[in-house]
Amino acid sequence: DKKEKTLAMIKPDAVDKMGLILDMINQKGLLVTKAKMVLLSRAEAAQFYIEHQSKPFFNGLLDYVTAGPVVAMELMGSNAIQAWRDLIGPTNPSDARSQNAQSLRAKYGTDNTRNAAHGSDSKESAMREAEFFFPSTGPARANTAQFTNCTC
Ligand code: YYY
Ligand code: MG
Repeated sequence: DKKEKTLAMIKPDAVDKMGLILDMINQKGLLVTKAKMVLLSRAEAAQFYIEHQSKPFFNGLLDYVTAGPVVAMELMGSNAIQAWRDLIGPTNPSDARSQNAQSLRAKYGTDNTRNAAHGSDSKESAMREAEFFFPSTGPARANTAQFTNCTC
């Protein structure tokens, strides 16, 4: 039951549900420790999703996540990685809807690609993905406001 961090990304067609999504995050007991809205370039999206570069859906995925701004958040809480994965639900929104109609993908997802949200799947990916959006060093750091009211 240890405190953990994860990286959440709200994908373009769910950004207008951000208020409702924050309610779900609060309800789950997760804390939003960093947040930013950003329009990813195709190269940035490809870097973020590098593990999927050889998959048949890669180009369609890049089309989707670069179609408008995304909201990236670092979430902290007890078992945050699994807690956020549970909250978003299965990759395919149809599966999500038959499993638990309350998950984020069940409510706001459309199909296997347009599935509303991303969540890190391990500690290693959480660290890499948090560093991608919220670099701890380098020029991007200068533009990043730091949340200080927590021990993270
Ligand atoms: O971790 P998760 O997002 O639930 O699924 P992944 O299997 O890691 O795939 C990442 C991402 O790729 C998924 O959220 C949508 C997209 N995708 C797709 O477009 N088509 C598929 N058949 C599978 C995944
Ligand atoms: Mg994944």
